Amino acid sequence: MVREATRSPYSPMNRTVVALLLPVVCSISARDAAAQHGPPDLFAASRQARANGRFGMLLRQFRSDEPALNDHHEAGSKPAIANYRGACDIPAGFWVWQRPFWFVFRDGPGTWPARRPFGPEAACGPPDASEPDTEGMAWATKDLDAKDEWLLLEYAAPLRGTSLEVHETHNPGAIAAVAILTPQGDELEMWRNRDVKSTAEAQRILHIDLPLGFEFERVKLYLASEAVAGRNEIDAVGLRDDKGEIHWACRATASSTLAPGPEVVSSVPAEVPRDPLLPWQRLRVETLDEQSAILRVNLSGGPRSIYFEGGCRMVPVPQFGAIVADSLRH
Ligand SMILES: [Ca+2]
Repeated sequence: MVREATRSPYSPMNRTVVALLLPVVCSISARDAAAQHGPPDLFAASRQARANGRFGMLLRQFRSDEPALNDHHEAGSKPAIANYRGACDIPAGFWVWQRPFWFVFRDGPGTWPARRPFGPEAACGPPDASEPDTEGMAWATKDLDAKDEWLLLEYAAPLRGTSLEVHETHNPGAIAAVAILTPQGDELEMWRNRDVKSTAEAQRILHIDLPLGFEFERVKLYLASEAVAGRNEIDAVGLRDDKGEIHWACRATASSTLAPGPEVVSSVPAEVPRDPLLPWQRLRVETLDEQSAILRVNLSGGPRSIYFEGGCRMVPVPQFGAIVADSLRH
């Protein structure tokens, strides 16, 4: 079954981000290393289109004919359009021409993936959510039981995936189908659950064996959220390769999210000045649009999140560890 990856357009944003960088999950060097093994390189066009990591989170890819363009052409950010030379429902994003495909990326120069509680980005990286997930460390849909929910995950490099492990941390059971995106940008269904229903567990790890022989860098999960009452949260999606190694997604987008604000921010994170003499530091933060926001503090025991409601206030932050603050200005 072939579907096309779609996504709602996001609004342009103008916000300042305060941050110390958490370890960067995406690794260009890993992608390059993978590319050196086992020709042919089916994802050569995708890798070249990403231009050494300046573009990421591929939303759409379609074959076209652009005789007037060089092999690589960066056409900038474009709004969503209904049709371009026969390709339909193209989401907003950065257009990159890498012969013979157009690639439309969510992330491009001057943007940075947001880190919001309950955002699809919370499904990136290894599992870190507790049950109940009061800190928003797992992706949650906007509504409890809406139809047509999906989660699109991008990994740091193309893999020969043999199985998935989906960490369902709240109201498990809603995953109805798994698809991969081929090197040509087509969607190919790998697994389907025709009997979606609630399970007796509070949370679970769903293991899904994948047909062998496919190489891919993006996976799309479809949820039948309407068939499993309550919000169906996903904390992480591990992809096991043909060497038995597990990989975690580095970027994600979704049909909807409980998270406030857009999926990307427009500023490169900067360091937060700290007072080395204080065990706690009071950081003046101001949310945009009176929305709630989150501070992520990377402690020795792992990341923790600190919530506060919209407005401007002083927030105590442990002195040790890194701070990542999204949707804030200071
Ligand atoms: Ca549901």
